[in-house]
Amino acid sequence: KLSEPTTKAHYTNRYACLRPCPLVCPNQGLVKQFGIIRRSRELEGKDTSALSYERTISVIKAYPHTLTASRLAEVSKLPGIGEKMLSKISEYVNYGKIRESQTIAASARFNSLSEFTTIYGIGAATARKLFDTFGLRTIADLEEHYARHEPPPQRFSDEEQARRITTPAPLLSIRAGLALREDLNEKIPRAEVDLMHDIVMGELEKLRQGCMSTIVGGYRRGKAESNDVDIVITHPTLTSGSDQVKGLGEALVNRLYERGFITHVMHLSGFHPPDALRTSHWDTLEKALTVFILPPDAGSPRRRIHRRLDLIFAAPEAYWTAITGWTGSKMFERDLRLWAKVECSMKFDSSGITRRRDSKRYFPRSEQEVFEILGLEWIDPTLRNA
Ligand code: DCP
Ligand code: MG
Repeated sequence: KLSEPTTKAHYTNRYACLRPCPLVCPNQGLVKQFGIIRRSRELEGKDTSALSYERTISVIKAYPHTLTASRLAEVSKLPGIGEKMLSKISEYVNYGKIRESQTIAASARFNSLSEFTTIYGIGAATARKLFDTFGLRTIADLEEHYARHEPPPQRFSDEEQARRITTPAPLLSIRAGLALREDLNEKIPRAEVDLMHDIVMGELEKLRQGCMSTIVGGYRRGKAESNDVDIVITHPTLTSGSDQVKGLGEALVNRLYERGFITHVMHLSGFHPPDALRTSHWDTLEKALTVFILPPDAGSPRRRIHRRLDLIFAAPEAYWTAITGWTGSKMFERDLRLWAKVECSMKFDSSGITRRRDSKRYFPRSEQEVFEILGLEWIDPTLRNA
């Protein structure tokens, strides 16, 4: 953990990767109201505006005091808080709510687009098209629409096909995604994340002894409930650049599928998924984004629920950067890459750290070393909720 409590130097820093940030902050109500505006901008394709709300939210989350009128002068000096944001913050401080957030939250369009994008494979642009061009409003409308038009199956270029993990598991179609929507929208409690991890690693052990793994994502940041389970996996003998990492991923996905733990896959390997929600800053690691279900007898809840499971496979030298890169939060990761580029002339992503001047590669042997190489103060994963 950080040895010192959060200081002004921390929360006024313009890089999210230098701002320790708890899961729940003193101004959670404001964060929620801004979150609605941010989401609306994202759904409308106004990405620049969405990002500036995301930055403001992140700065507020790191601010350790409850906002009051007397603090507005200090808040106005926080990084990235311009006049527009400040006026909304003061609206919140004075009235306990923001008018624009209320209007958006009550709008039919916002609610339809939000619902549509809960379905895997439907991003903001597709959601708008379904709303504007096809006049769809509800999930029932979508079901009817996709019963008639299933979009063509994902096509892969030759290069993609060569790199892709091959598996008999079916690709998750939009129709299947619609059918599983209620399951996939249910949050996963920590105990079930642990159980899923145990099962996956138990199966992996039978294929290859001595693998190492870390549960990353929101779970590692301390979230009580997650939307999916993200696991980074390596084995000490894997050689990068060969097909060994891919081979391990393929063997695991296929074993889990054969044994009934994986029902669908959505994306396999290191290239970009089309129209997925997370297309930016995709790393080159081997990945399998899947749908997982617990076996009937695994001490599972009353009802077995389909869960999203992301498996990330790395050679040993990329293990720690993969862990750092997949722990998040998204804002923390965005600024980690920016910090590396602007302040260190290095490139950071989950597959490694490269010095730009001479392309020297670094192979950190712990997460602490990742931070050291980038000249960053250590921040515990539970304080990376920027
Ligand atoms: N990540 C990233 N950039 C991407 C994709 C992922 O930086 N394009 C990182 C940040 C995320 C982490 O990987 O925090 C895991 O992604 P998730 O979408 O699973 O998000 P979380 O695990 O943080 O939350 P949850 O799964 O509960 O929604
Ligand atoms: Mg996650």
